Amino acid sequence: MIDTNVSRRTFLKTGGALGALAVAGGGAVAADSLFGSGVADAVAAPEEKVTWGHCAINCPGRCALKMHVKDDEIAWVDTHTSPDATFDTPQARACLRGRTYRRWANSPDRISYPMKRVEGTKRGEGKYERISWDEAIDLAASKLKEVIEKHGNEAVYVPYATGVSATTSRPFNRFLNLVGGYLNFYNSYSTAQISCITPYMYGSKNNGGSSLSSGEDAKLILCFGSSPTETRQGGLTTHYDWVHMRERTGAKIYMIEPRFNDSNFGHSEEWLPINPGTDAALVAALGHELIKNGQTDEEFLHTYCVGYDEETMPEAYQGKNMSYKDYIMGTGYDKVEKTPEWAAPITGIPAERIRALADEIATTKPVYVVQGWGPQRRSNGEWTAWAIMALPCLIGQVGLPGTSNGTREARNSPSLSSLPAGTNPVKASIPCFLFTDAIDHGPEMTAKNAGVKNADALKTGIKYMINYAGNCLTNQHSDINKAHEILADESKCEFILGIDTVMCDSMNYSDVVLPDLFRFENDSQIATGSDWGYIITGTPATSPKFERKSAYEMAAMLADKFGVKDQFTEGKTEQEWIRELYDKSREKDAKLPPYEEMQEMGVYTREYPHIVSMQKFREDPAANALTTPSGKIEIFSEKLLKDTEGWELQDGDTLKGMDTLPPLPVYIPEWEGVETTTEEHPLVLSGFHYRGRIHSSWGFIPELKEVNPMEAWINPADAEPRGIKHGDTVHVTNDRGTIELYAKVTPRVVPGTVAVSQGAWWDGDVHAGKDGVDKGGSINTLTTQRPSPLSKGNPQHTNICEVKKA
Ligand SMILES: Nc1nc2c(c(=O)[nH]1)N[C@H]1C(S)=C(S)[C@@H](COP(=O)(O)OP(=O)(O)OC[C@H]3O[C@@H](n4cnc5c(=O)[nH]c(N)nc54)[C@H](O)[C@@H]3O)O[C@H]1N2
Ligand SMILES: Nc1nc2c(c(=O)[nH]1)N[C@H]1C(S)=C(S)[C@@H](COP(=O)(O)OP(=O)(O)OC[C@H]3O[C@@H](n4cnc5c(=O)[nH]c(N)nc54)[C@H](O)[C@@H]3O)O[C@H]1N2
Ligand code: SF4
Ligand SMILES: [Mo]
Repeated sequence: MIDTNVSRRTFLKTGGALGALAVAGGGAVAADSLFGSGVADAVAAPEEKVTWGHCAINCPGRCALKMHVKDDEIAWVDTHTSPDATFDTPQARACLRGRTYRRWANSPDRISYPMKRVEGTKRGEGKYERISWDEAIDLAASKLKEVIEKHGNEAVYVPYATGVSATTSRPFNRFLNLVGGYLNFYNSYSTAQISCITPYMYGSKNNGGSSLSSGEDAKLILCFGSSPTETRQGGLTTHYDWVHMRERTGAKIYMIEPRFNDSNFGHSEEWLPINPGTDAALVAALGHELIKNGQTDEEFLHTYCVGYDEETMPEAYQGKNMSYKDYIMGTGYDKVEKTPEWAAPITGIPAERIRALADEIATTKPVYVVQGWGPQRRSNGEWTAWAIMALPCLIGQVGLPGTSNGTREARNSPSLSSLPAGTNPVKASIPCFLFTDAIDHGPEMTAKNAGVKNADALKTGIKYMINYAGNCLTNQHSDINKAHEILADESKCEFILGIDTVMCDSMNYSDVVLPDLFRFENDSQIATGSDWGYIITGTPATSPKFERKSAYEMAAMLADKFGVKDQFTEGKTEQEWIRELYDKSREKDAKLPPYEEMQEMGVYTREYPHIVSMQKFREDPAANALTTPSGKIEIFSEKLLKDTEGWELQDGDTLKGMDTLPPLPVYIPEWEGVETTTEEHPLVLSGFHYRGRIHSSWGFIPELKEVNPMEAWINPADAEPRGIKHGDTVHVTNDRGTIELYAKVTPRVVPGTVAVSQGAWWDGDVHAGKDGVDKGGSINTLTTQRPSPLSKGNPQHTNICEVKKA
């Protein structure tokens, strides 16, 4: 373990900081003045204070922010930089977005006062008037009491929301648990499908991938649907690991993706373009070639796996042609042989290319297989993710140096305790993606039709929500026009309390709005990392401006109205909690320095050794059995069949002719995918996470919008017949609505697919519904609220559309 903190600490203590900061500041001014902000004058004067803080948005970076403060205002934003940084001692440097925080924090659009919806206006119209804190808290608390009395605590809900990460970022859950609780959710919008399927295959423990640094020992790297350069930005996160690994590995890297993503650039990687939603078909065809040519690792498959062939099938399923080999060779299920010729039209990859890749896979070792979360955020995502994980098993490339188990790469982080949420007296839980269903028709939702857990069915619909730091009511949820209809109806959800820093679209559905502080305007602590782990300890950059308060204070005020303030605070301020929680963590991790030192250094970094996934299992599968029912890798899962017995399925949830969900990693054509486009909507529409924003965060900052415009990536083969030229304004349409954005005519996307980044701010007319045009270009105007069949997750990359010149 390398401790890089000493030199930096010494550096700060010796007061060398200011000289160096002037240099760093100069850099920041130059970048800022590109936008013509006129900030240079403010920066030229010496600052009065430098504080540490962290980015708290849902981006793995959670990078360091070094705030230069003058006259109690942030004069400029710097980050974790020091002259002694080297390629081997990286720093938690903020990306362009993080470095624009001053613009967000001081934006005229920032929420400054409590507000309530203007009487007589509908939710979604966005008309608000200023009220006092007293009135705001009174309203929110009295409505909560009313709903709990009328409908019970199961009618209260805290929707999925990712705008704030810190050790004390869940105060509202803690408060609600003190007043009877709330309806739980499970899943995330990030990983619903892969998180659900991985335990079926690898068990629920020790099932993670290898660290990216393990790719240094590989000879061949297959990366399915991941772009660390775009989705893992920041100086000390997976993008750093990716660049580092690429410099060191001798491996050939394949990027298997519908888009030539930014991680390909300037590197030795080769793009293997694939149609979205079809990775499982590619894996089946690769498997076909490996089996046909006797190149599978039979010893591995027979020792470590269940369900590969007849011999390894669970007893109850033997003699039924239900193995993965039967599926691949055409002796079971759909009885279609999964030859490269079969896969070619589905995947868009020529048969001879599939054969060549199979040969390369068979003859090169070690092979490192990794996937991002794009392939799983789809209608068939559980099976796509499963198939990608099955590939390394077919060739025995699991648990050895230079391999991974086909899941996402591992990340390291020091461990910090969080503000205890207490115990929720309500046990029922819904998939987070189905909250609009729970508002609309909660009591119709059951375990068998909607994945309700810890109850057979919901007793009530959702009647009260606290939406804290999230844009998932509309913008980041699916089918914005449908979400609007459900949320605007006050007879369904009776009250929505919204807490944010700006009026994102979801906030326009609030009945009462509360103005929050950023984490860098608070004391705050966060732990994160990848190959390196780090902790950032922040203090407030400025005093609270206008009438903004911390979420902790807001929750305490609500608790007061219910007579549980003392139980909520336990007599502590947020700062005192952070400190106490840190001290607790330190008891378990003796290497952590005292809190004062952490505050002073701002960023504490730690390097971790490479992780090779499932190494112990490989070494001794009996002593280190997996937590699957068989203790082995399950390529066929009897448990999945049992867990889903009697589930109500919809058309397209499973293979044609099957009445259960597939218990193995087959290719299921997507409901709205390459094989199911229509005459009206002949193109596939696939989303991705954009470098210009984190989801919708920063989506309103003009300078960032200008350098990261909203574009529909379209192949020249699809653009030309439609008379569309690069830069044209186009309308992308399907049954759920229309979005307006620029055309990016480029061979960087496969023909037949249009790619649109997710997270743009919806900008339409609430009264126009799906006949209106969303000029913001938010892809969720076009996505469906139908969940994926097994995890009930958000299949937001699965869509079809037509594109026309506007
Ligand atoms: N800049 C930026 N960084 C982010 C975020 C952001 O919004 N912006 N969001 C953060 C969050 S919360 C998360 S969960 C992660 C998300 O991280 P990911 O889920 O990994 O990101 P995506 O962009 O959705 O998907 C990764 C890639 O998969 C590709 N892809 C889509 N469908 C398929 C498919 O069927 N097969 C294959 N092979 N590839 C496919 C997409 O084109 C995309 O380039 O990123 C985090 N980082
Ligand atoms: N079509 C499509 N939709 C998707 C995805 C996709 O791939 N495709 N990805 C999904 C994924 S992976 C995720 S994680 C979700 C993310 O969805 P959200 O969790 O809604 O993420 P953001 O859009 O970043 O919204 C975060 C909100 O927090 C606010 N915020 C920031 N800082 C603070 C603060 O200090 N205090 C308070 N109170 N608020 C703050 C921001 O202003 C913003 O409104 O989106 C999902 N939606
Ligand atoms: S958006 Fe991500 S990469 Fe950028 S500063 Fe924040 S945490 Fe770091
Ligand atoms: Mo996410």
